Amino acid sequence: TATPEWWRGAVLYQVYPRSFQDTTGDGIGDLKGITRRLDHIASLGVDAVWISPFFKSPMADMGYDVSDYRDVDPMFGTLADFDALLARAHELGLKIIIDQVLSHCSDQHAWFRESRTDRTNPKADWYVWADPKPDGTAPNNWLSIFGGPAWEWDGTRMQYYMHSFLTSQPDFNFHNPEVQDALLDTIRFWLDRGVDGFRLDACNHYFHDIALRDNPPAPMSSAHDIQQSNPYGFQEHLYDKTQPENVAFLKRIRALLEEYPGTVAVGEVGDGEQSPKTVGLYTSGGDTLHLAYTFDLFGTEFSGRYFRDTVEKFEAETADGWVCWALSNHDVMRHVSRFAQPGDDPDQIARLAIAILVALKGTICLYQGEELALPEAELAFEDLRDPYGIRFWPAFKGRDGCRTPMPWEAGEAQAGFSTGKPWLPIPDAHRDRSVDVQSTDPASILAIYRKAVAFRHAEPLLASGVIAFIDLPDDMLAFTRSTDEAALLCLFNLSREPRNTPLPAGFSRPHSFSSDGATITEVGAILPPLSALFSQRD
Ligand code: TEU
Repeated sequence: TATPEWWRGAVLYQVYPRSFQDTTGDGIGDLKGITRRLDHIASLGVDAVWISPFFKSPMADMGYDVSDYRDVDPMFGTLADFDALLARAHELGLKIIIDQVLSHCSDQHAWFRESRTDRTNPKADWYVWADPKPDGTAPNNWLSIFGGPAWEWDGTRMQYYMHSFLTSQPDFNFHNPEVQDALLDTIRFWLDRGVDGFRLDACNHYFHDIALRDNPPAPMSSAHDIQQSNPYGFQEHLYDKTQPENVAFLKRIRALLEEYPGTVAVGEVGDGEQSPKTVGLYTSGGDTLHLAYTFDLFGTEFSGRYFRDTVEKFEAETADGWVCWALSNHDVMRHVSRFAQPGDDPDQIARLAIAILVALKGTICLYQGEELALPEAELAFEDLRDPYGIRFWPAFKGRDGCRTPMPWEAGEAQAGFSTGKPWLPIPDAHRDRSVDVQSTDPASILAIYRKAVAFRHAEPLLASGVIAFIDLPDDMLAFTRSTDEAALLCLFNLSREPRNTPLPAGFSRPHSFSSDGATITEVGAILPPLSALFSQRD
């Protein structure tokens, strides 16, 4: 991973600091805890760790509401703890990517506090302020992703300010060059500390339509939409995000990163139907983002058709770009629970899902706990901490079910996560899947994850080879990954029944990473239910 393009095809691992490892007994994970558990991450063979926000924050959105971009929240430790984490990670050969939440900050940030005092202060234009309509209502019809209008009245300034997320997360006014400069300075601050890159939160939300035009009317999300398709509900955000000016700012970020060779910008892009296009636009040309993280595999459908359609949509738009795929993160129901049907063995779903993920072209990102096949935690309303879940319960139960603490040692109190009461409870079913239990079992999901990552690294074709799909019924998936010299066949049975299928010529031996029982005979491949078969061209 010494090359500047180490990120192409790399395997990332996302750490959610609140829930990784607590070292102080306050029930909340911290930076020292991450450092203590870096060996576990390294044992997976991943290339880099993306750490969700640990900056100073009132924690209204669990750290995605930053009140000081250049300091560590005392809950998580100190800057010295971060430096120690970074040094240890580098010793282990792991890169560190940190979250930068630049689209908005906390209403407690000194910049916003100044901005809201009056209309003439030096930061008066740093946020999106607007007068009411003549009847006193909000400037336009924009909606917050977390529900309700995107505008909040401020009684001191006697104006509305815009917030794409919580009312306590005011959006920056990126049309103001001073704002751009200030945020680029925070990026430089961390580059100077030695980080290897950034995950740019909601990076297509930076700019809003400066004319503040109404969005086209769209029905408010139904409970069904919220649960089935988009955890955030569906709205047509035409003018309050993904503005053309954004590309120029992403280029400024890239130019800054070019001063620090080998560093990388991973943009988080959620743009509904437009996602493939936006990802293409933001990652092409070699002078914008290096790659973009997409949620397009966060659906509930576990079929060959779903994976194929999704990948093909991105392939069509990203010829010169680069996608980062994930199946789970801190915002969505864990994929074992999303994909499993009643009666399924969750381990079988987890095994097949990781086999598919490591075979995809692009970069891939794992989310802490998926290497243990943790199911979504079932929480009571009283346990909830996510403001978004509290607001929409029970139609949408929020994002706490995927944010519960990591189970490390089955026999320890709180599964080794904390000596105190964890901020979210650890389900009993998770304890049985602890890292120590799975570490001693060569057939565990954890062991399979280690093999899967090793397989991807041993076959460079998987990172960047051409992907070509083979037509099969919807509940199967097949593609080849190839260069001029070599080809690898990747074949998956996503159905709950055994399947046989003829194979293209030249593939006669299953690769050892194939599922148990998946074989090749003279008539083709034989696949047990929910299984994967790989084969190198003879
Ligand atoms: O999520 C970003 C996000 O919610 C949007 O990209 C959204 O999904 C999309 O625009 C829907 O159309 C990030 C964090 O991952 C999340 O935890 C935070 O709550 C959120 O930003 C706000 O900072």
